[in-house]
Amino acid sequence: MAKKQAATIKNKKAIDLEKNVSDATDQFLTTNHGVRIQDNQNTLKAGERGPSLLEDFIFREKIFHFDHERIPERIVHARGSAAHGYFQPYKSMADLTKAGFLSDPNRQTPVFVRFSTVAGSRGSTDMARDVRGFAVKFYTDEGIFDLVGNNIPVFFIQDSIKFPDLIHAVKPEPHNEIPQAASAHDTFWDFISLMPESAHMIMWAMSDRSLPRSLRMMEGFGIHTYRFINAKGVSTFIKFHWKPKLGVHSVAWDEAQKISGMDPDFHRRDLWEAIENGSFPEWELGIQVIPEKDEHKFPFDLLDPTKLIPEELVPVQRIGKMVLNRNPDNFFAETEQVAFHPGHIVPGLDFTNDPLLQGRLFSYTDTQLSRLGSSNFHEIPINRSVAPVHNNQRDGHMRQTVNRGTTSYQPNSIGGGCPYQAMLSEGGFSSYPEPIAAPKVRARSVSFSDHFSQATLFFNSQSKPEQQHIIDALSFELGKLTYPEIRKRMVGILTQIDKGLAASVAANLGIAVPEAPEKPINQGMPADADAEKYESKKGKSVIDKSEALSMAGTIKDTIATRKIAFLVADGVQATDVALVKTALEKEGATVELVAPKLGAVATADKAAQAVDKSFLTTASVLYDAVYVPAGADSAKKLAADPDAVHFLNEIFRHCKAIAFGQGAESLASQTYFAGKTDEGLIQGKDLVPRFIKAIAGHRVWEREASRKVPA
Ligand code: HDE
Repeated sequence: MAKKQAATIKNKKAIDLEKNVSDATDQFLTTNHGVRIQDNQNTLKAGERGPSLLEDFIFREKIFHFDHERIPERIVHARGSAAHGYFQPYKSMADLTKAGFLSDPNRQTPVFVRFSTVAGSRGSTDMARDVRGFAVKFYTDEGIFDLVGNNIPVFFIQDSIKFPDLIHAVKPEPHNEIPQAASAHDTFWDFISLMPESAHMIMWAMSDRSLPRSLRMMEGFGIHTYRFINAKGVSTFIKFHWKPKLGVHSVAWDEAQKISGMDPDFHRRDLWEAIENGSFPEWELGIQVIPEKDEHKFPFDLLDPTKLIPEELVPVQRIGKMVLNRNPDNFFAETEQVAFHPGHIVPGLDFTNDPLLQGRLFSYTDTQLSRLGSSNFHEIPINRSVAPVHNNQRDGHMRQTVNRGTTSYQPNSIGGGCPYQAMLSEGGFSSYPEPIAAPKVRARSVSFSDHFSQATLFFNSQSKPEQQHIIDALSFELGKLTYPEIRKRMVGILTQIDKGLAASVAANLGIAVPEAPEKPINQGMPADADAEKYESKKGKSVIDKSEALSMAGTIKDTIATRKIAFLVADGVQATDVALVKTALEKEGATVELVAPKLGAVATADKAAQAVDKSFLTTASVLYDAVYVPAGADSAKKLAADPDAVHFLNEIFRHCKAIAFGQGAESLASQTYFAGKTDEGLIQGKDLVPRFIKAIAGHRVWEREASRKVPA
């Protein structure tokens, strides 16, 4: 069924892209101007050993093109991976929005989704501690809609004028361009420690949310409050959510750092392989709906992007699903050249006055011009609308469209008045007529000044292991600083979030908890401002805890797409390998046999069992769980192999499931977890179902509290 849908979508979007596709199969090599090339090995020279000649147009064209192969990488979100798919609503949302792509449960709208990290360069590791971009391009029948969100529901700053400051602070420091793809450095925390409005976002960024196990296991959020507009012109406030079908899961920090070395393309490869294997990633689109009359009902401002609406106050309604079912054909043409813009919306949607969103609406067109180099970036195949495009915009660098006719202005009579404006009933876009009567000021509303209550709500909503991870992350990041005063100032901010959190971090940093945060706490205020008005306040959260903010209660009933290592050596029991492998694969997991060396191992009954990886070419951090199949001889050989023992210790340290087949238990005695028990350590009766349950449970995080082992 899924495969069939993939074919449908491919056809739909392919109609538009086909004329740009180049396939060299059975074709001659030519210049860009179609001349067949007879020698692509030698430049034209005056004699075999002589100087090259200027007239060599074949060489000149080839090198010219090569010299200009790179375009500027994105200033933020440079590192990304993307896929094609479709979106389909569950039912018509016509009571809330007139958007066509949300009105018909039988309509599939093609999408292109790009996931990204924010801080690192294009070649940086996937596994940096960072926010992930989650940008979705909907090719709707009424034009392009881009939902350009992140995997965290709030942001660092409240006003877009602070964005360059934030990004300058987090990027590698300007004097030595260090560190790459990391926030653990002086300039970032200097800025953050002076910007209490970042407190809530910092809690998320220091949580495991910034270390996703897979791009397929992340939530997505539109962050800003948007508007739905229905056919009657009624506006409703909306928050967008993406909920992954596989649950929300993360890796451990020690693991993340090791993955960065073992496989910096970890997320990119994982997404690519899942789609190639037909395990199509899926998300449900969720919305929180707030009637206009409730705009001021909450103790925070709906326009403030550092706040979320707890799901307990406004539940998330799931209104459709998105399936990613096709990898791009060409990374540059699609993933690199795709141009998102929060200002790409369609009738039925509109903006609010969130000051961060307002700034973004200006920024993204600008960025496309400097990155893609032309105001015609919308003509690049991946950016093209499937809805017809007709207007009087003309010419410019690399214009593709050949406009017919003599008129490129309006009104005109020569061209019959075409293209003509669409009335509302014909799908014309009109902005929501929000009444505004206000003085022109540079100021922020006092309704934005509670910077801490939701940071506290987030911390209080975490499980014990999640809280510990936040403490560890803050201790790591602040521990990397060279300015002690920034550490102190930052701990002062933490006291406003949670005293215990501040005390634990201070203890790890070897400093005292400051008696009070530095005053004036907010340096981010205008000159001549009334300091009181700008002081950060801690308001009261309506609820003390929100389950949806923790990953502890996420979906844990599937092992689909999980990667399991089987450690094998000579003497392994082939029947047990086959039995457990088949059982895991039946549940959608993938299994790789890892052995001391590549090739094959000899099984107990003297057959050859091919292996997939050796300890040299893989590592425990690239797997979700490990099984040591039955076979006393195999286990004995592995017990004598330090790489095998390290593999097991490390996978234990990262709290993953470990199972031993009959006769292989003896291997555990060589490890640091010898004699220990927990629900992730499995042997004996009902091994397979217990192992499956433990893998689906993702991690036994509680293990860390008492049993960290050297690895
Ligand atoms: Fe972006 N952001 N951003 N951003 N953003 C860009 O646009 C910007 C913000 C987000 O996969 C840039 O095409 C400003 C919030 C994603 O191609 C640039 C402000 C959120 C992506 C830009 C923000 C985002 C970008 C760089 C503050 C979450 C990657 C390249 C007002 C809701 C899209 C580009 C992709 C990319 C500007 C804040 C998400 C420079 C000025 C908040 C997912 O235009």
